[in-house]
Amino acid sequence: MLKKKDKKIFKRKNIKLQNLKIGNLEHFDEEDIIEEKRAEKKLIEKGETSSKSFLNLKKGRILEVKTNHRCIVKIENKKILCSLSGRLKQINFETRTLVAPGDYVNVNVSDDPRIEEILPRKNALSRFSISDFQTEIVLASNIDQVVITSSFKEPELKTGLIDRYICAVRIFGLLPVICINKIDLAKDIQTIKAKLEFYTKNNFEIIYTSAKNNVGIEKLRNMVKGKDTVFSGHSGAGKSSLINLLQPGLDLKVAEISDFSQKGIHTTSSGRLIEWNFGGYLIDTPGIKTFGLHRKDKEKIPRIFPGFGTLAETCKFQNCTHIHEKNCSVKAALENGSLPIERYDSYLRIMGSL
Ligand SMILES: Nc1nc2c(ncn2[C@@H]2O[C@H](COP(=O)(O)OP(=O)(O)OP(=O)(O)O)[C@@H](O)[C@H]2O)c(=O)[nH]1
Ligand SMILES: [Mg+2]
Ligand SMILES: [Zn+2]
Repeated sequence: MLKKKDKKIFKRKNIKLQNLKIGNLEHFDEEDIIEEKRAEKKLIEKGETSSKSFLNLKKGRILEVKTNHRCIVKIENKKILCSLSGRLKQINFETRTLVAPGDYVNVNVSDDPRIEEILPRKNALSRFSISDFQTEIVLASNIDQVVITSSFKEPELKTGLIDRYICAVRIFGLLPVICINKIDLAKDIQTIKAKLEFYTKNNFEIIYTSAKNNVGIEKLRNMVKGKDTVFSGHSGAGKSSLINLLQPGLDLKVAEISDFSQKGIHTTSSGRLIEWNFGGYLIDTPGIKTFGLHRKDKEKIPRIFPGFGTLAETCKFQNCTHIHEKNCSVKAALENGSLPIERYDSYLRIMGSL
């Protein structure tokens, strides 16, 4: 065995390998890898390469997370079951949700594919677990938009609920889109539009649909095409009906995905990404109904409540809550009639509930 010092000299002099005994050769290899890593580290510090360039890494996207940190990852149009590298599992000890559907990852593609890196998330939809106090569970990540689905009737359209959803969606850094379904139950579309005038004025995108009469579906499809979308909204609004119209037979596809998982692999509590045949992903998350506002986000509401953003900029106090402060632009708008009282009421109800 060569001593460490000798090995250094040996390396420097670039002595040929054939002069070494097998045992030394093994040792040399190890040392070589360490050297390689050191060189690699220097390159990374200079920002010249990825940290894992010596592995056969391929970028992919997590579609679904199974138990034991096994994930279905889409890599170059194939769905591959991958596990997490040991190093990443250790990190998992501190942060519960290490991988989530939607995450972009670098996978070492081999006989036993392993996720070596998780790329930074653009955004994430999460909820807090009930059993484990204050543990944040990431349901899905890197999402483009949330379609807030509401029915005009059955159940009755409630703008207060839309406001809550908009606030929650914005807190997660996502784009809210409003979809009013069951317009077949209205006498005329003007009645509905009048109810939502405030949102239109404030540049919210609204789509009117009837899953029953196949109205507005093409428009909705164009809106979700090529994007990653979550459909949220209260039970019975018509989310499933709309999704089925957007891609008939998608339910079948859903079943195919679960077939892909072999015996004993169960889906964890987070969601999954389902690819539309016209491009983009539908993000299916079981926790979506419980995704809501958290007390810790209360201070953000005065600036993200629909229509309050620009007004809040001219309030005297930067952290104005628009409740008890003087020289408040929101209250001024309320007094001069440019802000409808029901908007302010909705705001107060949300603030009061947190
Ligand atoms: N009149 C009318 N009924 C509809 C329309 N869309 C859906 N429905 C009906 O509304 C009910 C609920 O629709 P779903 O698609 O199951 O609603 P959902 O939002 O998926 O509900 P959850 O899965 O419980 O969250 C069903 O009985 C549908 O047939 C529509 O455009 N007009
Ligand atoms: Mg449904
Ligand atoms: Zn104010």
